[in-house]
Amino acid sequence: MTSPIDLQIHSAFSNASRIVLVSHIRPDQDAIGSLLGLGAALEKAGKQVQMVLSDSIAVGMRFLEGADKVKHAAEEPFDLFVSLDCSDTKRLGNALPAGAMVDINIDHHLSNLNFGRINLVEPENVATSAVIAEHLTDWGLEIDPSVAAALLMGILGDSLGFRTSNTTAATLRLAADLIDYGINLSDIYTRTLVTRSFQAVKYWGMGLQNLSKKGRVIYTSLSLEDRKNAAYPGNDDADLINILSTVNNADVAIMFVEQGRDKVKVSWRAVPGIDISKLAVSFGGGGHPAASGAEITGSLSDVKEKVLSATINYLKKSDN
Ligand SMILES: [Mn+2]
Repeated sequence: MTSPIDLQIHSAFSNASRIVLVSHIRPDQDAIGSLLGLGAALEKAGKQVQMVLSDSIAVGMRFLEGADKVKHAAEEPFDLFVSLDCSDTKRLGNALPAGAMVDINIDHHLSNLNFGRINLVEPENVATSAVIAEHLTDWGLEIDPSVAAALLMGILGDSLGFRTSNTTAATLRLAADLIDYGINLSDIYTRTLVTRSFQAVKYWGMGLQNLSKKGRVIYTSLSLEDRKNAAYPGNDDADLINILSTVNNADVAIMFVEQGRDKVKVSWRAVPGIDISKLAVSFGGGGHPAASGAEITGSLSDVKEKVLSATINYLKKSDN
């Protein structure tokens, strides 16, 4: 049965002809998959669509149809502004024009602030791409091979290849339905989760060299100098955090990535049973119980010290 929110989204899409879709800074597979997937479906319905990301799409994800159309800023005029996979408007970076309101907010972060006029937030869902895949037909839109490929990439990305604890039988059935559009699972899986650049692996090496452990917390950092020495083009951690989270006998992994003068991106991963998102929120960030992040002002060494002690205290408190 179509829910009241689906009806609202259906009529918002029907009444709009120029639609802006945006997703978050340092876009991951789910950000890009939901943007390109919903974008392709709306274009197929005859809408004029602007797909906007503050940062560039990583080279490995540019094989998807529509990736070359993504812009860095929305242009006026538009009738509808849609945010995808963002827990708050800060995560949109420069993609939200000054003074613009978010009409529709589609997401799966528990920490979502419901900042849209219409909010479709499903915290239990594995990916925003999965939320879109499940609701798309209720919005009067159609799935075709390019929509299916993009959404499948998003689901693969956020579920780390169907292995996060929120991956369910329904996730796999949904993915199977998308594969039925003629999508090559092995190809998307390899491009999305397996293949890496030489620079990314070299950059990992710099982070791994400084890997440290304090109690049940493991952590490391990547400085601007590491990035330069590895010639790594991104401003992220090249997914090194997901390698840290494979280390046994640790409850929490933390990754610190220097972003420029006095700004550090912090990512946390926690084992099931520990909700790290509240800690990220206390630092002005957000995310999921098992995977969260924040951007914190301060030098790399100051932020490291502050976050490390806060994390250790947080774990002590949640033990009680
Ligand atoms: Mn997501």
